[in-house]
Amino acid sequence: MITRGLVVLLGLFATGVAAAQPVAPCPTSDRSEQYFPPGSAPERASSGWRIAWQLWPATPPNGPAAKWVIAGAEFMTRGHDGAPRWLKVLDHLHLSEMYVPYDSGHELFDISANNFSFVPIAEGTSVAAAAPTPPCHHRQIVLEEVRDDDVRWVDDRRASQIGRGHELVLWATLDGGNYRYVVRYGFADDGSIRARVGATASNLHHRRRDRDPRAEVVAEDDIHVHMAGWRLEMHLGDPAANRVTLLERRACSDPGAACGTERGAVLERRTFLNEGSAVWRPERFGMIVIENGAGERRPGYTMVPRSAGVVRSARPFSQSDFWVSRRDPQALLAGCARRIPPEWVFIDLPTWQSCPQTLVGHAAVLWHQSAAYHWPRGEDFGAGSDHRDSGVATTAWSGFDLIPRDILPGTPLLRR
Ligand SMILES: [Cu+2]
Repeated sequence: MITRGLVVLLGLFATGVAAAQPVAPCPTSDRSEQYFPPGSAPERASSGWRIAWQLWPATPPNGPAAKWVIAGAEFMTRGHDGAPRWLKVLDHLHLSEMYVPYDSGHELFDISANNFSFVPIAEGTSVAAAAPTPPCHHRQIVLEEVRDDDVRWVDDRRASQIGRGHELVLWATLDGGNYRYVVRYGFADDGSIRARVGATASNLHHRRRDRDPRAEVVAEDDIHVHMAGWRLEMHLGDPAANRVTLLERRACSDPGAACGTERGAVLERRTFLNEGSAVWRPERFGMIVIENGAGERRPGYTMVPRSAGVVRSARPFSQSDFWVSRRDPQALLAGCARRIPPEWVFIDLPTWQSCPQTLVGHAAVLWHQSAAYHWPRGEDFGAGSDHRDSGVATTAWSGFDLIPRDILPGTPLLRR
């Protein structure tokens, strides 16, 4: 089952026209380094990434499930003088939870309630050769490749010249019982980071076909959500000096918006001075910005959700989409009698934050839920079959982007 799931999964990277090639071992382990344009020497590159990662085994206190942790990510760009400038962007990033509430009421917690591990790639697995550098694997578990990242921009001043980007992609696959979760991090040449998790493999139930296509309500036991709980720590110079702020576009027609009727909208800011949480409102383009420094151009990163929706269940952790907490929970014991749950457990956030502490002068942890709603379809099953073992559910993704703000000296890749 593992082998079949991975072969189908890896096939997603094939273009259908490119020749396949085996996945070669990476030259180093637990660390990736890439310069852009792909394959360029560090002294000639316009940008680059250095990434460290760790595989935490499925044992306490990490577990019960294994964790694949991005333990540090540094981005290199060049200043106006052409000299390389390195900035440590991330201290930590990992997938903390995979909550699967079924419409039937049944719930699964695939990370906090199971001792699942990451699975190795199958022997003989191949991927497309279309990538500009050969893909490789670390320990048969973490795959690394550099791939095209689409049109970065079109320059109206230069005969519609196109800037085409690339990104370094690291990904690994978590066992989820009948499911496999593809955890993927993209580090792009423009300084962006993309975190995604894709749910694939066998459905838990056989397919329940729509009983009446004219019915206004579909109540079937196989429909469910894959809600990912992410945990990240930004660095950006001095983590204790970072500020975490919710940004929302408020239309002036919206009651309570702080603007006059002559304007169309304003961008509202709410900085987290204390631990807390916030709801994502897509109608307000809700996003989180993490900024460092106090000047007019404060370097930072904006977290933009990439979800089809959000989960709201009876579980308190599902009532918010962004959570901000302190990195040093042990220090909070003084003066606060609350119980301190394990640091790494997403679902304990509401208990943890029942006694919110100041964030001023303290490094923060940012948590986020992303979700995909899985309404099983015929393509998840074998030909003419409704049996769960007859096919593989194609990957459903959710996640978030981290987009640099006032980090690069100008438009990436642009030469003028
Ligand atoms: Cu699913």
